[in-house]
Amino acid sequence: MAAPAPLRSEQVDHVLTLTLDRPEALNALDASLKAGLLAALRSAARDRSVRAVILTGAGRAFCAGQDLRETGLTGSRIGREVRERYNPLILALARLEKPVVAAVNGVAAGAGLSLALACDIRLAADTATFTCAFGRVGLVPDSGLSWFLPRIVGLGRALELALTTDPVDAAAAERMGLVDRVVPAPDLARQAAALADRLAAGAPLAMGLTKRALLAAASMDLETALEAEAQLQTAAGRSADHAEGIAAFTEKRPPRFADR
Ligand code: T3D
Repeated sequence: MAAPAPLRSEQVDHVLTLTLDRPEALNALDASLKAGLLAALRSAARDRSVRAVILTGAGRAFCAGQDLRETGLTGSRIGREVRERYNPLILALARLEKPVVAAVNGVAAGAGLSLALACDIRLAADTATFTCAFGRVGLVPDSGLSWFLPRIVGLGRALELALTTDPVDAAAAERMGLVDRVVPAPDLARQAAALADRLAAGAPLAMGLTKRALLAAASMDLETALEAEAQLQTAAGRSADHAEGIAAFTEKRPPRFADR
């Protein structure tokens, strides 16, 4: 009998939900799950019917990071794994020009935390916990954690989290801005879906360019960022969705964005 697929993919209207589905291993990332997630993100990028994505985990965990039972990932193989499997995943999330909501339903550890950080908005169950587990197994933060974490919580907090590897509960994560909102665990899926529905109703081109602008500006000087904004605004200003937004405002009705 074939092994069950480690990634579940379900689309309702314009929202695609990707569920890491290896609950027996706390959704740890093995080769098959990494490949499945990358393929699903690349397919979402091409599919115009997808306007928002939710990333979540099955069972009691969001994701426990690299599958530590996968053998052979030592020495130079680890560097290759990071370059060839993890980095493309993080770039696929960050470059996906559609909003991605992480619905963090339980523990997010190591590269599992990195995945959550590379999403655009993080909702967490009140039972979720977060840990930069890398140091516990003698490794350093990877999969974008060293880039995203200081930008999200500040350098001081990032250093504390990465060096101590202490777990942070959902309430503390919300206080430090590591997650945007904490909700009761039974409400997480519904609230993530409601948020994603709202994002999916936005103007797709403007959503994508907004994400591109903010991520790119994180490593630009002011003058470069201002010019980048002007270029992106030129593209957005030419779109049919912009014309629709203006028409809807003038006619005092909700806009109907049609993608482009
Ligand atoms: O390629 C490379 O190697 C480089 C990339 C590295 C990126 C990384 O992500 S490095 C960091 C890897 N992750 C970790 O170090 C986290 C390991 N897990 C834990 O520390 C704990 O499991 C948790 C804090 C996440 C949760 O603790 P707890 O007490 O709630 O659960 P548990 O009992 O430890 O785990 C439950 C099961 O899940 C258990 O299996 P069993 O004994 O019931 O059959 C456990 O072995 C399994 N599990 C948890 N994490 C992983 C895992 N199996 C494989 N890989 C895991 N990462």
